[in-house]
Amino acid sequence: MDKSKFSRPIDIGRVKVTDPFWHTVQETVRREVIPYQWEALNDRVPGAEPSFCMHNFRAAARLMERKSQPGFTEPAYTFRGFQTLPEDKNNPDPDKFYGFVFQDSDFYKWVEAAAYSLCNHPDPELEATVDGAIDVICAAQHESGYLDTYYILNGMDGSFTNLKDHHELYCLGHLVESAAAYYMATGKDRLLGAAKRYADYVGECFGPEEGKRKGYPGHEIAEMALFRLYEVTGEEKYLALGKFFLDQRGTEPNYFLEEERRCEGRHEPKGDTAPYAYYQAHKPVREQKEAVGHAVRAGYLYSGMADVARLTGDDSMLAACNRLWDNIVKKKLYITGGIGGTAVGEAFSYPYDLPNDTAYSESCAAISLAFFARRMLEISPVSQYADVMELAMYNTVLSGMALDGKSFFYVNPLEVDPAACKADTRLEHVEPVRQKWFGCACCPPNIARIVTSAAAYAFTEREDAVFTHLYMGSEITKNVGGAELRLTLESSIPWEGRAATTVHTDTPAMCTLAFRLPGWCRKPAVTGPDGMERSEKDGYIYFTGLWHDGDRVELNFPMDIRLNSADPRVREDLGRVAVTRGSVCYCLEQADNGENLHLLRVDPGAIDRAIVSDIEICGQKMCALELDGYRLELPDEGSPLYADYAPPRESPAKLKFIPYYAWANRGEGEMSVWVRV
Ligand code: FUB
Ligand code: ZN
Repeated sequence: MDKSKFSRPIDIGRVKVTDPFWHTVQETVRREVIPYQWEALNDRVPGAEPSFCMHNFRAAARLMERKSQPGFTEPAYTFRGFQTLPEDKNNPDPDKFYGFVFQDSDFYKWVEAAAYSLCNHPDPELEATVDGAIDVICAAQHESGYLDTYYILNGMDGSFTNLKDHHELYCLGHLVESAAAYYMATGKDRLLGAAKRYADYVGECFGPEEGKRKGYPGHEIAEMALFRLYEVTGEEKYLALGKFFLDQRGTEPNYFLEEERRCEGRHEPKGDTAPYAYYQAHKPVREQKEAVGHAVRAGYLYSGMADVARLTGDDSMLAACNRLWDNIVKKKLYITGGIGGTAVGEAFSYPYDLPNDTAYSESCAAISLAFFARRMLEISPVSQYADVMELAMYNTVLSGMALDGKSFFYVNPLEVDPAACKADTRLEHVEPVRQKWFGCACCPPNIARIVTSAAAYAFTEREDAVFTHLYMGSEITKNVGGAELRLTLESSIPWEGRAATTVHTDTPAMCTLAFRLPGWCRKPAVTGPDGMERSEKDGYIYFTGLWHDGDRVELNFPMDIRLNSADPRVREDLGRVAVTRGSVCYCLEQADNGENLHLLRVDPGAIDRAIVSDIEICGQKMCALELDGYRLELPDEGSPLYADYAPPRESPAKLKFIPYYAWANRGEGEMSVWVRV
């Protein structure tokens, strides 16, 4: 591994996103989503499913306070299952835990999003709300450092007895991520202190030393979070703990199997049975070749693996990451950048099984793929990683949220017929309209945290280099050898393919600016300042030299309308095309094309006549695509179900496509990404 090639995500405090596209989304999250989610976490959104998230922290804080009183006895562990709901949801017992076992994590994700937002938008009111909530979280922390309200309230003697399903280490991971983000944004370390105390407690309980548990998270994320904690604090013990979890995973004897045998009655299996591919615990991580199991878990695991490969120079770990990456992108990736073909276990399906209507494609899973891609980019700037990251971010991540930020998708299908969703229990996971909130609300705050930190996916840096992976209009400051550079990136992507970076500096500075050549562009044209050394590698163009004030790199990426076909092994897509332009995947909606979208067919011979037009949805301007095609004429109602074959009767039709991320913003209706050709 060539460490000199490594880059790190840019500190978002040094980036001001000016991009018309991303700025709009970030403002929606800042103005609408963050305040709304705080209300949701406090069960104050009328008509939305209650969260009980802050309720649980308050209950745990009260319990911790009572501990100091004479006669206090810790509750003995009572198994309460994976989700606990009050008998009367309007009247929950203030001292009981409710919701999913991982409910705490929703608060941490919200803090993380708030922290990234504060980096660029100081907001004393929001900061005071976060600080007040952090006080509650710290008061809820057990004296040992342990911090998971499910066990604090239901009995600590049960803690760490069901690692497989009960998410205590997952909550640690999200706590650490939020604490690191809040510390970075505000310099305040109270939450970081709580995170370190919990991580330290976990380090006392788990590890290779005799007497310590040999387990690992049932839902990964603690691994990458511990690596972040190591990088924030410089304390090696966190690197060692995260690495222990990775090294231990899937080894024999299988920890989860042993755990199940030890703890009868306390388990409510959520995934499959041994050998636990659902949890990616079926074999040691370095031996894994196929992306399997729960897709979010997998994406978080692979992200942690990529982190440790970078941090420790572990070639065998990197080789495993590369194999898993290849397996995903060649066999298990939706054209919308989503992953997870099956609702059974919210999981990857078998190779090439990418159904459109029963798709799972969870918003969190697309986010986990972006995490993995960004980490692979940090190790080697290869444009393929950024192409996939871009696909996930511009399509499935954004489709998870309504344009007004007021409702969300958990599942992101590529084909929807609302009538079928209501009538067919095989589609019971698919919602044709976004929901205000979910009992299991993992996705909405996850979307908020990736959107608010989007710049850290667009740009990575080394001491003397800045990489532009996504063309997100921004102003970046960068100190190179004492010179303060200001880089302004203007971009019309994703609607037009033009971008330009201009350097502003008082002192000429020696450095490299690298730009991704997007995989979707067939004929990129890039010009840079005279006299600059120019090279091209792995889909990036590099300009190295002495940069002066006003130096400019211009990038022109002609954007064709593309008709994409899938590998014929993807049975569902045979004879169909998906329409893309640049990074955006487009879809048909009933609002523009009437009902029975399956009767429509694109004429590929007419692609030269396709039109890019403007459309406004929910007050947001975007591009639509108009293609020539045909509509199959239906026989009269009551005709025989089967008849002798005859050539289909079709009439010409104009097919109007809108960006996939913007579907379901104009009421309920059919939608389809893949269309007959
Ligand atoms: O288990 C925690 C989160 O809830 C997962 O990441 C999601 O897939 C949902 O199951
Ligand atoms: Zn989710």
